[in-house]
Amino acid sequence: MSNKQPKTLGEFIIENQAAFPYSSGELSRLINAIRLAAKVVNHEVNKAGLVDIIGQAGGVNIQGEEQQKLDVLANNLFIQTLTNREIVCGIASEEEDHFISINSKNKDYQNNYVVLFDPLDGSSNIDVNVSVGTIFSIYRRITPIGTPVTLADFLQRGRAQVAAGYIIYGTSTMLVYTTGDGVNGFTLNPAIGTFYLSHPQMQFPKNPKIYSINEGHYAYFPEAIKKYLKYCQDSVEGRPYTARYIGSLVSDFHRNLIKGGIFLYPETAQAPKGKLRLLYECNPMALLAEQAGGDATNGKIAILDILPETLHERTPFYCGHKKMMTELHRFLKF
Ligand code: AHM
Ligand code: MG
Repeated sequence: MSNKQPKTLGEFIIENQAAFPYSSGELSRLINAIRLAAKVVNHEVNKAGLVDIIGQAGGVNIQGEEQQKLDVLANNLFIQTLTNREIVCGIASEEEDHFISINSKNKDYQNNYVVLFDPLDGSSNIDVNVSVGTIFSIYRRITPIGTPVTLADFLQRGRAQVAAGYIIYGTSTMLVYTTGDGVNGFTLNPAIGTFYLSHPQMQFPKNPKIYSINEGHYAYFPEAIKKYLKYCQDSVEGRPYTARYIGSLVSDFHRNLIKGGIFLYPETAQAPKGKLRLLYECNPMALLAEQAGGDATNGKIAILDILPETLHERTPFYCGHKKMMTELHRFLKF
């Protein structure tokens, strides 16, 4: 066994700063702030079973869904950390109706980046001790420096993301992110509060076999998806594939990335645009998937090529291993 100390996230950020095209240290400071907020949220998620903070907070977000207390907590923690450190000019969150413009003291809107995040995705799973996650997406603003951000800064194509990632609060806590130069995964050592590079340059493996979809909605799926599911279950040419569905996007994506699989959340008769949010969930996962050698589409075009129209818009979402995505696209006549 090697005695070599694994690289910490802090060291990795410093080492890779120079490689980033607009390197001014601002993006590095921003990822550092996310790292800090992630550790605090991790602490809160871990103790959820111990103290009486689980359950509904009573509020209802813009999608008409009830918020869990930890959603609110995680949302506030990320907003506070990013605001206090004065490193972004704007924030949009799945839990906030409107974007937040940030004018740091004495800085006159000089910051370059906006951050969009889903502070605690899959939070209906908290009560049953199933992994949840935070998803984040970072863009350079497109409006002039020195002015307040506008909606246009947030409604950029996913292709324009300069960084994206997630934190999975699982059996161990990991931060997985990309700045457009591959995907790297870091595992938290909770004893000392340090993330270590545990999964360098993550790529989908060969021979994928997992499909992840909520088959409870089968009756409402488009015909092409029904046929594709039948195909996954056929016993020919290396099939049937294996079904795995957690109902927590971060966990489902993470497993498929490591083991090889595809995630599907189609439109249904009741939800013609699907369930997942383009800006907070699909774009960041799509960038990670492409960077790891996979693919992500809405069944018609690449997720990263969709021009968003509203902050909270939803989209059908298909994402994962390229081989399985190609098979799926044959059914969707992509
Ligand atoms: P949330 O943002 O309200 O937590 O909802 C998103 C979650 C995803 O993590 C997951 O992929 C999906 O909802 C599961 O939905 P369903 O219960 O319809 O299968
Ligand atoms: Mg979510």
